[in-house]
Amino acid sequence: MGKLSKEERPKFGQLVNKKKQELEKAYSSKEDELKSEELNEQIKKEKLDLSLPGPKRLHGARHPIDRVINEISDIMKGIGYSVRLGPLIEKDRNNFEALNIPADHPSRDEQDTFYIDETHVLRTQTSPIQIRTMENEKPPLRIIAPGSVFRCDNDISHSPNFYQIECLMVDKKVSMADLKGTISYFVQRFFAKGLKTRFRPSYFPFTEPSAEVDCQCPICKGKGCGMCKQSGWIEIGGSGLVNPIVFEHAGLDPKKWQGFAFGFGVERMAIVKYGISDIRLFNENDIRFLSQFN
Ligand code: 2NM
Repeated sequence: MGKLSKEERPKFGQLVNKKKQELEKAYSSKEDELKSEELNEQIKKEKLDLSLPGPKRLHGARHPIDRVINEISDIMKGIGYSVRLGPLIEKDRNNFEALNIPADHPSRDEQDTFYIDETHVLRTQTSPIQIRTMENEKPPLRIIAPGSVFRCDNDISHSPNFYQIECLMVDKKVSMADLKGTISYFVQRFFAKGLKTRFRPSYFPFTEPSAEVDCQCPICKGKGCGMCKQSGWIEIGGSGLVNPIVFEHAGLDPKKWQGFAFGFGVERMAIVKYGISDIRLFNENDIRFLSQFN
């Protein structure tokens, strides 16, 4: 600039300014171009394909034990029964004496019963619910008592905690014929229509007479299979006419009232109905097992 003449200086200055503006413009447009390329690149990389399937989640379902309790309850509700529940910790009087299970009975041994203190146990059956109902409600009665029970057993085929469901009917003039008709109806509703039931004489302290209940194997319809060990029959529970001694303990006049009762193991009912291979599956909390009961 110093070497230029006075006249040339402003012109040259203008020229330099123009060039400077051009260069700045070129620089910023290149900068914009690079930035937008970078952004496009990033958008391409982070693009979501909404048509891809999402992460797969296995769903659980109502537990088969709970499901079987509901199925049995619904069938019995349909013929006039209602559900009664009771505490898991019971007076030993309700769990044993009132049911005519004497103090020297084998199931009273410490090894079979969890004692809470001298007079309380974890209930070993749901029958104390029936005792409470007979004491607190007026007959006629038609009740069903489902729930958790406890026995001090723990091996390959015995869990210390399992489920039972028991039915009690109290009325005037109740006979074995009523018991057999009710169980036969129940078996056909729960397993399959036409499935036969048979009764084998047995003994329980709380019923007289007593009978074991078998039904034709629902898996093979009585032909013989692995489930029924080729016999065609499956043992599903116990039953009988309420022992007059039990009525007396519960404050009912045995001359006036009769009744029948029966009980099933819920795990056994679920195993037979759904062909479950191993009792341990019920407590493993494996979602692959549970999700099959949707
Ligand atoms: C069973 C088998 C047979 C039963 C009896 C009673 C009561 F309280 F009425 F005496 N409740 N449940 C009974 C009878 C239960 O379960 C295998």
